[in-house]
Amino acid sequence: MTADLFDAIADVQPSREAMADGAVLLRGFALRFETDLIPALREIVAQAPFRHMSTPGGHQMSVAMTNCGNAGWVTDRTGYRYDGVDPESGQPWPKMPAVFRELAAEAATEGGFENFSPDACLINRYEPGARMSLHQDKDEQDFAAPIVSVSLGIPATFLFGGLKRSDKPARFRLVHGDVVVWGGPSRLFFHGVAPLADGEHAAMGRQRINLTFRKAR
Ligand code: MD3
Ligand code: FE
Repeated sequence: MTADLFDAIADVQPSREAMADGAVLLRGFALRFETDLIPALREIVAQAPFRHMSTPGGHQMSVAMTNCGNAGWVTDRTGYRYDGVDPESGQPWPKMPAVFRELAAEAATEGGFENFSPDACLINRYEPGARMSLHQDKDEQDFAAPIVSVSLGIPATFLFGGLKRSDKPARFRLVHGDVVVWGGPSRLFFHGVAPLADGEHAAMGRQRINLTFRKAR
């Protein structure tokens, strides 16, 4: 094979990169799911629209959220929890589409976690300026299961620290189609998203959407 042809193939193959112990970045992994993924996402949002939830401290989040699956992550003045019902509609969250489950399970396998079967998918929408401050994800029952995240739309700067809030975070740029599998030691690392810079994505418009697949129960 010529070097040129090899380079051409390398450019279109999803790559993998270690971000930390147990955290694997799969660049472009979601791209081959895109044609089914985006319409499925639109259907979910039609049934359970994005909303700005309140924190227990009484602030509104700049990120708008919705969920699909048997459990959805919610926050309000009473605290954080997983709930089977959308508090806005009183109805169960939309079913997790097959393309979501397949993408999450295949990515988890690629990251070294076989048989990942998420029961929750939190869907975050960032418009320019929206951010997520450093936090840990600790509301799930089983920290042995990884979290799989899928980035769509405008690029974001992801902040990835350590087990202590004071650990200086590393910065990673996540773009449309990137998938990260967070397991093992990195599962409880502090992380966040820097304020989203303005931009426009051909398929997604002026926003970033992040899907996070979790085993909540
Ligand atoms: C690292 N979302 O929803 S996804 C969140 O881009 C959240 O919307 C961010 O943090 C976003 O909780 C980051 C990546 C992510 C998700 C869960 C993690 C990274 C993680 C759990 C442990 C370590
Ligand atoms: Fe998180």
